[in-house]
Amino acid sequence: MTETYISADPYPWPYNGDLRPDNTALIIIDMQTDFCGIGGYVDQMGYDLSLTRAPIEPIKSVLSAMRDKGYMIIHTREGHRPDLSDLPANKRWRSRQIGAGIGDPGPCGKILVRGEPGWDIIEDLYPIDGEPIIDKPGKGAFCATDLELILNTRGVQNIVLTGITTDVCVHTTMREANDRGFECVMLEDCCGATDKGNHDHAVKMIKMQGGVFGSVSNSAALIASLPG
Ligand code: C5J
Repeated sequence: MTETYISADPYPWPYNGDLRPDNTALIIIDMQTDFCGIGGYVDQMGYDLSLTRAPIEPIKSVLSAMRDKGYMIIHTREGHRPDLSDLPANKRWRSRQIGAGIGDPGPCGKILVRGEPGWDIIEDLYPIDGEPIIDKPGKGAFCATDLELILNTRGVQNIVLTGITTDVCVHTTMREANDRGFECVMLEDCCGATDKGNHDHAVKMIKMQGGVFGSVSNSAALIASLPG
């Protein structure tokens, strides 16, 4: 085996140098209008959209490079059934406290409800045929979904994590993946949070204990060394 590593912190990634298009997937988390578009959930809560829009261009570059080289691409969407039967009452209550009730009408349709305009993935990063979309009711992409089955069926060992938000859905998914034995890297510039401090701390947390959840890299480093 030819060993290939991406420059990353705190260790060159992946740990064993076994990086190939057929054992590595790119996961793009929740690049939905609700999280980065005007009138969506994050906008309705009053956060600065420039923070969650910042990763769009870096993700585009990574997506294009990994698509071209034949890597598996997986997209996720956070959202609930139109009848809200999978929306926990406490999640709805909390969202209403901040003025953006999940399931309530907003400028982009019902907030975080499947099939509504705000819930879908933004045009710039829209999946193409053959790229699985994981619809998840929670923050982590492994909870109540078939993501693990899909990854195992395709022989995926390594996961490149991108998307929004760094401290919530990306972090939860990275932790879930790591606990299942997947070797993960987060691309720092391909993620964004509703709060810059939270983004920075979420990145820092990955690097502790020798890379407690994996390693951290960026779009340029990945593209520069990506085999395929
Ligand atoms: C949040 C997400 N922040 N996609 N969802 O509620 O991170």
